[in-house]
Amino acid sequence: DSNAGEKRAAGEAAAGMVRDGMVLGLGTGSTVAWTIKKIGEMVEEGMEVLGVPTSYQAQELAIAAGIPLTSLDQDPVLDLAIDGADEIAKDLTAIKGGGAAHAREKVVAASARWFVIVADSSKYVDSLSHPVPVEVLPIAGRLASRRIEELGGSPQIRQAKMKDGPVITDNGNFVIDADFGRIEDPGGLAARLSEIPGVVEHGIFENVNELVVVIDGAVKTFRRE
Ligand code: DER
Repeated sequence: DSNAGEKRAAGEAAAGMVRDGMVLGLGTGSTVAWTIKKIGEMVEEGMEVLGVPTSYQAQELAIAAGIPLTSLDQDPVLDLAIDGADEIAKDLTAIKGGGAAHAREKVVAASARWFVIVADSSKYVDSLSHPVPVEVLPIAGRLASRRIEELGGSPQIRQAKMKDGPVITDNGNFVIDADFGRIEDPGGLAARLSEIPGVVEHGIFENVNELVVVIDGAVKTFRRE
């Protein structure tokens, strides 16, 4: 489908931002998978980089691509983190977590000097309205659901497809998909969600520096003013 072509074009374009010697944050999902693959080809041609994966999926892809791995303990400050998104608005506020990896993704993104999102055109919107993934301690599932309802959201504990019962994140937690409809004040909602006891991390990302997105078949980049 056209999205696959756009995902590949955006993902590979972002790989062009990688320079020899960089320590990278490697994101999760099918769009940034193209970035990881492209970086692997650059490594094969002699480029020297290190990567911190944001999930088991990213780790497996990076290993298969031949990208040497490191950790935030060994390399606490990254040069560049590249990741996908479920939705990103024109002001570069994003919703992430479709892959249930947003807790580690946010830590890696916050550890990087420059944070880039790669997306196909379907993700690029005027204002955010995608359900917000919220990673919660299993014990907090009901409490967080109630608090999300009090905030005007409609919570659903994310059920697994290839496993009975709920999705379990790489950190051993549940994910609640909180549908708030159109989100007028992402910053305010982010603060409210962070205050809920048992919430490990929500998927509202406000620190994106640059977006690489395909629009009408062309790769465009937007930087946060
Ligand atoms: O889970 C995430 O945040 C991923 O980046 C995800 O939202 C994007 O996945 P996709 O590139 O496969 O659409």
